[in-house]
Amino acid sequence: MSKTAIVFGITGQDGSYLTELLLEKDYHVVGITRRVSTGNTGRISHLMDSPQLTLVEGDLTDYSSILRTIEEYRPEEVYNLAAMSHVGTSFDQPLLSFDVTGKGCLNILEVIRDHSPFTRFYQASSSEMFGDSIRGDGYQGEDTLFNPQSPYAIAKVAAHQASKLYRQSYGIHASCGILFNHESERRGGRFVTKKITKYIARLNKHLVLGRPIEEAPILTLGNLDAKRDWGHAEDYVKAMWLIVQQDEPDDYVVATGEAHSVRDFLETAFSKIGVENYMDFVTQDPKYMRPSEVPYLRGDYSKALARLSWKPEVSFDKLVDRMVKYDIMELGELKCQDSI
Ligand code: NAP
Ligand code: F7E
Repeated sequence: MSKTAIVFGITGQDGSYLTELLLEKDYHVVGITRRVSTGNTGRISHLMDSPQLTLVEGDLTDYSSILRTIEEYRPEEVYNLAAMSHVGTSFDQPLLSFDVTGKGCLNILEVIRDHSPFTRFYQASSSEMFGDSIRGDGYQGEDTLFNPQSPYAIAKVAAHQASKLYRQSYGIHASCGILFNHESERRGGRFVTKKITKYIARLNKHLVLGRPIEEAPILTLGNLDAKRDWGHAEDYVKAMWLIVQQDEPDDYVVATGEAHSVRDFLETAFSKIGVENYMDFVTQDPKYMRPSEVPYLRGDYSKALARLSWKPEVSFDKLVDRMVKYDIMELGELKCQDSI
């Protein structure tokens, strides 16, 4: 008999890839969507006809809709991927961020504890929880101290610690994937990687159409020196599933083990359309700087490798290549440069 999994955050980047994976594995997937006045199901539109997919309206801040859905579907597995996931925005909306990203996780845990204790739970924890904390060898691992630097990260630490507490205190099969940055063709447009690759597509169009270089669009960013450990979301949802399949619940770092700066990302993305002097097209604006920054993230995924046999497949260069190529195609009508 096929298993049932509830996915909170199904309309997001990770939710869409995870749902593809679960459907391939013959799960019945129940996806929680928010009622919004404009569509939010674009990332899963290609899956909507699947008889194995059910969408239910609900919200992570609404305990009653979580309770009703879990009671009705009695899922073997619940994946909590829902969050107000933009770090910059969390400085402007700290209370909402905490209600959704922090307390929302507790809402699910409470329902599982009281009404569905056999259900396995996955929490989408984040490398942002480490903040500026780095191990002596230059990596962050499962035992690196958390030192959150944003309201988002504080909420994620609360959710992470709550998941751990419910595992230890009530025997719930609750696990956390401490995922480092992961991107994709489906990444939201306000994260720095997608902002860059969408811009590259516009610039490429400008250049291919032979328009004057002085009239080329400009890309406005914040801090270019921050380093991130960037992987591909398709790889990372495989780790989520593997984590939940383990006999014992536990927490795992999921990362590539490589750190690249925003400048590195820019250089690589511009190179895909044959532009070397990328700083001619980039400007910085303090409005994109954060009151507190996380300078350096690089994950040690050796536990995931040893216990889950998981490792990343998509390299940094391939990730950038795929995102640039996708955005150029999305913009339409153009032939790509040979290199992409
Ligand atoms: P995303 O694309 O921003 O997706 C977030 C999802 O949460 C969307 O489906 C969104 O729904 C939903 N959501 C937001 N508020 C909600 C609420 N109040 N009730 C129910 N659903 C709500 O994020 P992602 O990149 O896929 O990330 C998935 C999870 O992993 C998030 O928890 C994120 O914080 C965490 N994470 C991400 C990364 C990364 O690099 N991508 C790294 C570590 C951890 P709408 O579509 O309606 O907005
Ligand atoms: O910023 C810098 C910015 O917003 C990356 C989320 O998925 O990963 C993500 O959080 C870096 C930061 O991702 C701009 O200051 C410069 O140093 O793409 P981002 P993030 O903050 O690392 C973690 C692991 C999560 O859990 C989150 O949910 O890029 N940066 N200029 C900029 N960032 C943005 N967004 N926009 C800029 O113009």
